[in-house]
Amino acid sequence: MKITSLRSLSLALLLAVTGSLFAQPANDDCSGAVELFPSNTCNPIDGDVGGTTQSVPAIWCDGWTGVADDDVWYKFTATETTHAIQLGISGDWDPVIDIRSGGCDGTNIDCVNGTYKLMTGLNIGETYYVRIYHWEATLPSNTAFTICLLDGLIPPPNDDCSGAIELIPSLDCNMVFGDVANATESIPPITCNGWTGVANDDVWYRFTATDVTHTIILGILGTWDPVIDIRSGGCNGTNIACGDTPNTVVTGLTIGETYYVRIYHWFLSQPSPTSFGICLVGPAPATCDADAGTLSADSPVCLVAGSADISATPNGDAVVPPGYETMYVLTQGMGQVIVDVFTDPAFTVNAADDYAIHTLVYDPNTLDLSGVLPV
Ligand SMILES: [Ca+2]
Ligand SMILES: [Ca+2]
Ligand SMILES: [Ca+2]
Ligand SMILES: [Ca+2]
Repeated sequence: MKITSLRSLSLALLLAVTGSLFAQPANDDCSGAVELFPSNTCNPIDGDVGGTTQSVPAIWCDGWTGVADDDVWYKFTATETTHAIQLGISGDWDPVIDIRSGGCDGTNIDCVNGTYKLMTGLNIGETYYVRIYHWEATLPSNTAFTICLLDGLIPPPNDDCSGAIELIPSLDCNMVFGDVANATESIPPITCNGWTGVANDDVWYRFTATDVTHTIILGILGTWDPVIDIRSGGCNGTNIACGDTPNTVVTGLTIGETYYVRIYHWFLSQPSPTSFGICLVGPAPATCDADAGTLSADSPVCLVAGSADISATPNGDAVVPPGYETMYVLTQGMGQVIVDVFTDPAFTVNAADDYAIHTLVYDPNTLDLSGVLPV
């Protein structure tokens, strides 16, 4: 009996030493679960399965049961009905994400054998537990990983017409990246070529016509079955044309008018992938917007016999459309009081002060200086 108790003692000592050598993480057991807080973008925190032991048996997940000999624990309180867990791993890490409810250890309610788990149907205010382990019986070669908790479904910025992204026409297809992930229906679907799909994932674009005809081209992959809904009359507006192929020619447009383009996947299910490209083919808009450009001050000057000549040199980046004219305006003091105008950026002043020379590019037919008051 004495020998038996001595053996137990030496085994316990060995375990204690072994535990300290592997620096067992505090979250090896559910009682030490590290709390995760949700954010819009992934704020990764460091984790490690090195030196851990199994807390509860492995779960059946995605058709397989791995080996939970290295499980570690996290927990979070749902602030939305949907959150996502995202892991950062390297090398041969083969993670299982085991989502549990009902307190420590609890009951498995969801899982994935992968690095990203979208969780839906959560109860706001309820605490959930997340167990992570490497599927294999061996440790991953790099036992470290990162984990973050993401906010719920974040819709794309152009989910609503008010967030429509502008398409700039060009003769080449200048693809803009788009995505319908987490988009929701803005307005009911249209009937296009005799079919009515499901607009549960519509996103919005707009463009100003530079021709009476434009072509909208989508770059799609996989299961994408796009509907292109062209609308006029402002946001949401009225359907004027449509296409159910990735390449749609729109005719009868008015140059200078703004049109809206709604894109959605014809089916109820999400397309895979949810991303796509879109471009608008047509003449590029004329670059005739007036631009005053910039000036560089010439050398500092001193008053000599009560006067000084100050000047600046245009940097050559002004845009003066046909019919427009340029003049230079001299202002004095912090209040920028206009004291002179001239056709060149050169003035004679007769008092020491801070002066600024401004460029004015203007259309002589529309220039209205009535807002400028004498002082
Ligand atoms: Ca464990
Ligand atoms: Ca394992
Ligand atoms: Ca939408
Ligand atoms: Ca759809």
